[in-house]
Amino acid sequence: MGAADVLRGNDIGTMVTAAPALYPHMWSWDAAFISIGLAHLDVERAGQEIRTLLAAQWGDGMLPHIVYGDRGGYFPGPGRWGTAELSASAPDAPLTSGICQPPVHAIAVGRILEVARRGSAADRAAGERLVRDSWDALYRWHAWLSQYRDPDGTGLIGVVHGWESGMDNSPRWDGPYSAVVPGPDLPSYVRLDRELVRDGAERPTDVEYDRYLWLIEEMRRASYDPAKVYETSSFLVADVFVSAVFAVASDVLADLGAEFGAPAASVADLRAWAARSRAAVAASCSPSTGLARDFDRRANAWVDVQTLAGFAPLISGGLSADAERALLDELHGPRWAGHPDLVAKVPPTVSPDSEGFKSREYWRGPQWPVISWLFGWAHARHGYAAEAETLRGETLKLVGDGAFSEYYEPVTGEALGSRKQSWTAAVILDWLDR
Ligand code: 2M8
Repeated sequence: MGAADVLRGNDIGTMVTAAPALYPHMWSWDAAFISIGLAHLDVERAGQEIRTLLAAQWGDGMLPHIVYGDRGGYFPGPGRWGTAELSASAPDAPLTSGICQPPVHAIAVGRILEVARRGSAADRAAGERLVRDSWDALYRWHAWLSQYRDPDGTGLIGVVHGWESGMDNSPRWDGPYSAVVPGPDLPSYVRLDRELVRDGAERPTDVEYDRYLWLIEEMRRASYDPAKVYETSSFLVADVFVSAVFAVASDVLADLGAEFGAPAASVADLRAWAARSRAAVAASCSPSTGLARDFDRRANAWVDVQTLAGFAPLISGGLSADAERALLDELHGPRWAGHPDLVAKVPPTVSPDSEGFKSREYWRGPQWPVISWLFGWAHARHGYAAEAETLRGETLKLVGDGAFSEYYEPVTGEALGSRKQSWTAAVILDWLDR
């Protein structure tokens, strides 16, 4: 009931905001997870969430990372991005940001369909209508990622901003960000997030924010032309986690397409993209640690920083049986989710044994229920039911305080960041109703 109240309370009509105060708009990958939670309350409303996001799709196929509602309250807002003025592809309405986020959307539509098919005839019809209505747009979104973020066909999808990874200030990005040097002409700005999260240790630093804003300046100067952005951005990293999500979401979308009569050539594209990305994620694994690695395309070097993203092959599959087992054991073992200092056996974003571990700082250590859900979903898909069940039970323990926080301090279990975070409530609803 608490989780349902969070979603209903954050619902402003056509969108459930990512959080009531800190994120009062729609975020792309949040919306996908939120729609999964909504499916347990009202399948039609879940479909509407996906439709609202897809209505903001750019002409070239990109799904933007923020769709702005009509309230302000977030920086950077639409004025700072200037996408409608600068880009021929961006919609005039609704206003959006100019970057994207991990492509979890097909996973959400697949999950909504599963939930809908267990419901009434009307639910089932609503779920099937959603697949029919959204398939082409989702195909175009995947085609955009393949064309513009992997133009050389490597299988690894590039991100041009840490925000595109969803794991904004992960230590994975420290190396690539060190090469982002804000110019003296970076327009001034005032952060709003620090008004809302008073403890500075829980949010990115001002130095990080200058770099985030500088990358937006660079994109504005390229008029958000995706080929130009790929060429000119001072941040360009092939992201293993995004690539793994892309692979498995392409599989899901291909399966839905095959069932619902999508064009065979498009289904074949998706299967080919999935296979290529799955293989590339598997091939990125470090010979010494077994963890998958990002590749910094500007520095032309592997990023050898160990974070939760290194377990990306458990999302996309494609490892040998032995390597997969070893990676699974590592994730649930004493360096990660099974670390003896943790209150719940939920993977932290950085291992407490790593030098870069910061127990309160955003993507540098805390546990994120939504990420645990994604690993749990992937475990179940790949036949690791016991491990999926552990993630479910342990995360439920963590969120038992009812705060539905954005993230949690792993050693004390303290709720951090925003409260009433929609995607946290949404994944809990999905986990409670199986
Ligand atoms: C966080 O990102 C936004 C920028 O997009 C922010 O820090 O202001 C991230 O956790 C991101 O993954 C998430 O989608 C967003 C909204 O929950 O917040």
